[in-house]
This record gives sequence, C-alpha cells and structure tokens, in this order.
Amino acid sequence: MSKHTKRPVMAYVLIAVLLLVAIAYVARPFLKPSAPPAPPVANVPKVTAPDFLADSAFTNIKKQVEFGPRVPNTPAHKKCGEWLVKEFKRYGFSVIEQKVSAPYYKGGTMNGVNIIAQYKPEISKRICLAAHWDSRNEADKDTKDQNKAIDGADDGASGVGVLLEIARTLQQNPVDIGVDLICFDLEDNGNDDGASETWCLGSQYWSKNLHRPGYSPYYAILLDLVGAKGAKFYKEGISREVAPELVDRVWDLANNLGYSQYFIPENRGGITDDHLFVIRNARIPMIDIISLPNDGNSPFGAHHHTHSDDINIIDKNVLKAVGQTMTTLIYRTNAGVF
Ligand code: 1BN
Ligand code: ZN
Repeated sequence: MSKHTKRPVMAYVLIAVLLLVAIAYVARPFLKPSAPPAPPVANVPKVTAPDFLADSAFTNIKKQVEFGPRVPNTPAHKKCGEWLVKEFKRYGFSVIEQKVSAPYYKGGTMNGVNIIAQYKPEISKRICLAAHWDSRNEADKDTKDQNKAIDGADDGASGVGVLLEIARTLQQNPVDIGVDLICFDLEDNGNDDGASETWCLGSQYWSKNLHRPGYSPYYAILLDLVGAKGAKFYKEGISREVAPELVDRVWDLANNLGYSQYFIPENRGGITDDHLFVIRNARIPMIDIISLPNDGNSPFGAHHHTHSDDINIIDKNVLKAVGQTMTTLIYRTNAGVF
C-alpha cells in the first residue's frame, strides 16, 4: 500500500469506530443490563475441623460418675483424679498436678488437685479451656436426701467429659498451637447463701499460683453445666464485660454450625464461677459457657444441686453442640482464622 492511500483508509476506520460507539450509546437503554460485578472473593479460608464424638464425651462422663460423687477428701475423688491424669497422659499431654488445700466454709480443710493438661507445652501461642472436676457434697436443692452427695453428671463431669474428648481429638489430629485443658478442683462446695469466695477454691488458688508465671493464653473458655437436656447457653455477663469479641465469635460460630437451639444470642447477668477468679486474680479474660435455662426454681435448671443431676440428665446433642463448637474454634485458631 502506498503512502497516499493509507490516510483515507484510516479515516474510514476511525469514522466506523465512532459510529459504532455512538450507536451503542444511543441503544444503551434498550440493551439487557449487564450482570452486576462479581463480589470480591472473601478471603476466608474454609477450615475443616474433625468431628467431635459426643458418644465418646458421654462415656467420659459416665466413667467419672461411676467413681461415685467426686467430693473432696473421699476415695472416689482421689480415684477419679488419678484416672483423669492417666487419660490426659494417654492422649500425649504433659500433666501438672497442682495440689490445693483450702478452708471449707462449714469447717475443716478441703484437699484437692488442679489438673493442668498441656498439649505441646513448648509452643508459646496457647489457648485455654477449663472445667471443674469435683462435685457437690450435698443435694441442698432437692426435696429428699439433701445430706447426700450428688453425682454431678452435668455439674462438673460434663465439662471434663468434653475436655477429654478434645484431648483425644488433638492427639488424632495435631495442631501447631498449644492447648491447655485445665480441670479445676474444689469448685462446687460453696455456701449458696454466703460469700462467692466460698466457691471455686481450686481456681482461686490456681489464679494466684499460675502453673507458668505470666501465663497469658490467646483466649480462655470455661465450660460448666454443658451436658444436660434442655441446656440453653446465653451470653453471660462477666464474660461479655471482659471478652465481648470472643463471646460474639463463639455464639456466631455455634449458630453457623447449626446449634442455635442451644446457643442463644441473648445477654444474661454475671455468674459466680471459676472464670470470675481467673479474671480477678490472674487478669486472664476467661469467658463462661454455662447453661442458664431458668427452669425449676434455679437459673441453672431444675436438676441443679439435686439427685436428678445423674447420667440420665445428659443429652448427647448438647455435648455435640458444645464440643463441636469448641473443636471448630480450636482448628480455626490453628488455621489463623481467629
Ligand atoms: C456453678 C455450678 N456454680 C456451682 N455449680 C457456681 C455458683 C456459685 C453458682 C455460686 C451459684 C452461686
Ligand atoms: Zn454446682
């Protein structure tokens, strides 16, 4: 093509392009609207967590109850404590047995042991889950046999049953964070009409005598009354005060996993429990997952501190809801999602 013919051809092309643009502009309202832009891909990796086996947690609870009431200073209490230590060791945990003696409000001394089971103690990023393993020496809310100790299948054994199943899960499915599972002793023999300091003697001691100086877990969660039929977990007041974001995350997660029947996103007042002393003395913002169904004449449920708190009160669906939520939280933390 010669120099002289090139310019007119380019002019025609330019005119054609301009015409096309003009037509497209005029026809715009009559054309089908284009699809909205795709939303940005959320940068949230999908984290798979192992299945929490509620049957296994249930067996852990049954075993504890079969020792007899875990009342401090009794052979059943001693035997159960030894069994718990053995189980955590079997799952590969390093276990510290922290002895604690404290005055019983009715007189005498209560002797106990806080069982601190550490998964990968060498790792500095750690999370803490806790429960109490003792049971109450009286059934003061029952109408009969008030002086006899209760089984405490829900009040004590349920939280520990969940922790043991988490220990087994961690052995089977290793993570790269440290996990401390703490079983507090001497929680449940306080004065219902008296000072809060008569309760939670094991956690009071631990919180002033940490197994590691300066212990500061990434987060800390207490499980209490986590196994009974009709359980309802509300956002407890002290937990909301010290760790509102953790509370919201746990309840959101439980709801996303399909456990909205149990984890109700409503606020409730504060409860005297082990977390209170952990917060007060060790300044660790521990939250409490505790059932407050408010049926019968107790906020903790009609079975609370009665002989109905036996193995028959335990509902595997509740154990699954709590255990799966905790397991998923741990594996999400491991993946850096929380
Ligand atoms: C929770 C379960 N607690 C006892 N059993 C703690 C508590 C202490 C509850 C004082 C009410 C009053
Ligand atoms: Zn209790």
